Amino acid sequence: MAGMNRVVMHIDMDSFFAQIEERENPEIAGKPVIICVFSGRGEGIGAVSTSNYHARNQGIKAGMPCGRAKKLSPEGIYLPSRKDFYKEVSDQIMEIINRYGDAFEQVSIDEAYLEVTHGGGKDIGKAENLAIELKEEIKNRTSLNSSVGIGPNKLIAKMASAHKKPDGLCIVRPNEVNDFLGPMPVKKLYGVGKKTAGILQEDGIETIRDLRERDPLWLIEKLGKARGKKLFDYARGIDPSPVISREKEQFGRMMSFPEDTDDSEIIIFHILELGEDIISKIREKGYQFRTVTFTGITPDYISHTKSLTLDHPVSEKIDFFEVSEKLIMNYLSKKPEKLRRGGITVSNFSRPERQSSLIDY
Ligand code: DCP
Ligand code: CA
Repeated sequence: MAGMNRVVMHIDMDSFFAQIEERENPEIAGKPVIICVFSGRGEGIGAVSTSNYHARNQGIKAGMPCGRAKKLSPEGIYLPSRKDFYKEVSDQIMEIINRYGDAFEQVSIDEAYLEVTHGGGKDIGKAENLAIELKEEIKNRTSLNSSVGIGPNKLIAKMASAHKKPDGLCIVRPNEVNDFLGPMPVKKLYGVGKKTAGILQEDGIETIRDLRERDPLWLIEKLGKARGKKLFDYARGIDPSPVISREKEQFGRMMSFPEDTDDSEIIIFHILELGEDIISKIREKGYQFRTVTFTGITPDYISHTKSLTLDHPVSEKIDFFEVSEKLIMNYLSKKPEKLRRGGITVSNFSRPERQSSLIDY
């Protein structure tokens, strides 16, 4: 692949959780919308997860205590985060995105990279049409806006998607990379956090262009070898990292029950059926597992999970069935409420040592 021109796309949903809530509650459109996560320690002690652009214009930022947000925007609409619901929307979006590239790498609940080098025919014009189509399909099927960046690598694609938010499409051709990066404040460079930005600014580095003019040895001395080298490359728009689909660290399946139910027999029946499939996959891979997690989701999308970890790794269906049944009974005795959806996840994998069987003797 050396020397080949790549075309990489980065897709990032706009104010994701807030946009979903706006879609679900049309009457709040046009108002500041703030999504809060409550710690569970005390009522009302929460932090801002995200907010829509109206709220951001009032100075509200992710991570801020909700109390402070309320002072900045007393008229704002404050909603509790419904992570499992957002995850479902995310799964739907990722499935759409996945079909548009040669390789697909999801990096967070609302962001993914696509390698479109072949699909786009190494041609940025074709990639642009692909991005327009992709944005439209997401919009038509979910009513949500996304922003897309296209560039010769992941670094540039990621910075491009942020550049024209919201509902943006930003294309940076290889010969435009230096002009695209140059005037940006150094803190906007991927990999430069607050601390690094502070160190650089102390030495008069304000823009990415300023950073580019520094000697690599100076950067290594200031930031350490790994980071110094990386930022030397990033400042020049160099990033050879491939788009790769991640290895799964857990296998899980979710389903909607035929109707909302708190009947343990029905729930166990469906979950064990889901489990059949998971266990076959795990056995195919030659894995053993120690942990099983049950997730129950109520009709209003509140989710609870319960896990059980065994002392020894196992791989038999019967072990899985036993653990799952125990988990579900236990769950329902603590939370006797109807469930709309349920899921089961198996994790904590190991590979067994080759065991001598009787046949070896
Ligand atoms: N998120 C969170 N806490 C954070 C950051 C993010 O809970 N500190 C959640 C809420 C976001 C989602 O992850 O909606 C995606 O994060 P982004 O950083 O992509 O932020 P947004 O999608 O909300 O906004 P933007 O339009 O800037 O991408
Ligand atoms: Ca986003």
